Amino acid sequence: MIMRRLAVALSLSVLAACAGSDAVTNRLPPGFVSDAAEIVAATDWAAPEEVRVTIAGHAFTPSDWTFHRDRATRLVLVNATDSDHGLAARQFFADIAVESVRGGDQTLKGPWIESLSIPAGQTKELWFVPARFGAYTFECSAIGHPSLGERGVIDVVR
Ligand SMILES: [Cu+2]
Repeated sequence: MIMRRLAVALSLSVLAACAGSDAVTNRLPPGFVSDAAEIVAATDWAAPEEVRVTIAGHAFTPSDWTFHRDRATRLVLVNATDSDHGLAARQFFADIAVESVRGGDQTLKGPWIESLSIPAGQTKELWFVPARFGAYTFECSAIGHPSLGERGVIDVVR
């Protein structure tokens, strides 16, 4: 059973490794928050709580992110490098309601996201509401980057 779970986890991470684009969807992925659209609609987006992260030197800085459940949140990811990076955080993505992904002159509407890209030199913003309490890990979706240190943890608290 553990081996089977490991196999599933490995195949998911291989899929995430090809994330060269943003996968925002309005089709509920298995295990994701099913009422994400209702949560987004019921949220005031005038002044979201902001967490700002820089990607440089094969690290996310900071690498320890804290969000507050049920609060409008704006995660700003600044790619200060000349290569592409991505945010792989499947379990975290499953537990949030996405208002939009903004950046690169476009706004993609949620309410669900499966992968997020941050192209070289660009800034991406994820506007979302954490819908469940939890502790999660995230890493860069570019092959080889997590082992260089591009990883971190997320806590969703009261
Ligand atoms: Cu990376």
